[in-house]
Amino acid sequence: MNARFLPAAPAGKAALALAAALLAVACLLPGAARAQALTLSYANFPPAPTFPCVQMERWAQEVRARTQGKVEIQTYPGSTLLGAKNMWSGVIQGQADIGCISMAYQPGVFPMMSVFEQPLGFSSATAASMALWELYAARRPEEFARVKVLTLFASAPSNIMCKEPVTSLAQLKGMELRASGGASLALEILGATPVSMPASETPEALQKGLIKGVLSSFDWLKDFNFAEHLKYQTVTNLVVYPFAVIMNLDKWNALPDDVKAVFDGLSAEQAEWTGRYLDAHVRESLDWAREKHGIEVIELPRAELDKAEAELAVMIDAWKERAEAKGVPADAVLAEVRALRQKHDK
Ligand code: DTR
Repeated sequence: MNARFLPAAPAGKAALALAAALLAVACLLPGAARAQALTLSYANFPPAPTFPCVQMERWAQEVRARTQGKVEIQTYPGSTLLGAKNMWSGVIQGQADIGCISMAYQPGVFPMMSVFEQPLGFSSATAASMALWELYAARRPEEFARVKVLTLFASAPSNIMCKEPVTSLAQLKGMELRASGGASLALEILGATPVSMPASETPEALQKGLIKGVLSSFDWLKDFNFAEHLKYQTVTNLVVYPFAVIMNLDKWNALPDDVKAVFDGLSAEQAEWTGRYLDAHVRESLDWAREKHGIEVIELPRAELDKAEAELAVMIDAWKERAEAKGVPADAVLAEVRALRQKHDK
């Protein structure tokens, strides 16, 4: 062995031991922290920039902050864990701990809360979201008994975004437009040909020419870049779409009480936050679409809007019948939702 290295050997050993010790500490510490943090998966179906995913990230961040890092939320936007149609069953079965569902995509499953898919005249996502949460909190309907409901929110009112200008109801006749749930029914009553599919499948349907346009809120102009192809926006302010954020019941039951309290404390606040975010984002999307793509916004004459409202009234009667058949006190629920709308829809 080269004598020059002899004195260095003990120091080298010590350095090596120190490095090993440091590495062990470095590996152990995050490991220990990770072992303590409870990680929950949260699945969502539409792409990350859309409002259901924006609210998901906000909720995850609030949970991290309010539990001081005790709970970590792993988010899966864009159907990477569960898609629109298997979200409900997937969360019940535990494929994801938490999931975001659009109630309109599961017809018949929510006899009471589908009242929010009816044409009740909500003019903002904020009012509809707050009313949705308050109705749920007051009635705790049986239809959600298999999950824990973490929050609820609604889309903004729906409008027609189309390749062609729609300036009268008569023009809707036979026009293929994408919608879902109550919104599809509304289109059918107004004479259009609804093509039902989840939001996440719509860009492809449009690309393939299966539809001429969509009935949804104006956030789609920017978030799906529909303003590029759908230049004509007809303001109809039709139905909103109700959403629910649900949690697997076993996972919920296993949570420590302080974490449960954080989740419960966020429910109403998150509903309102999401509504406010979306209402602002709809305005921003419209401005962006006007500037960037020169879209045209068409206002229907008052007489046309009144005619649509009168025709759509049958939806409410049909909902009442379906709800009552499932044991829902439909008249009382409707009266409550209308009172909540008046309270919030200023
Ligand atoms: N139009 C409804 C609800 C909705 C509004 N914006 C988004 C964005 C992403 C998913 C759904 C929605 C719908 O088509 O489901």
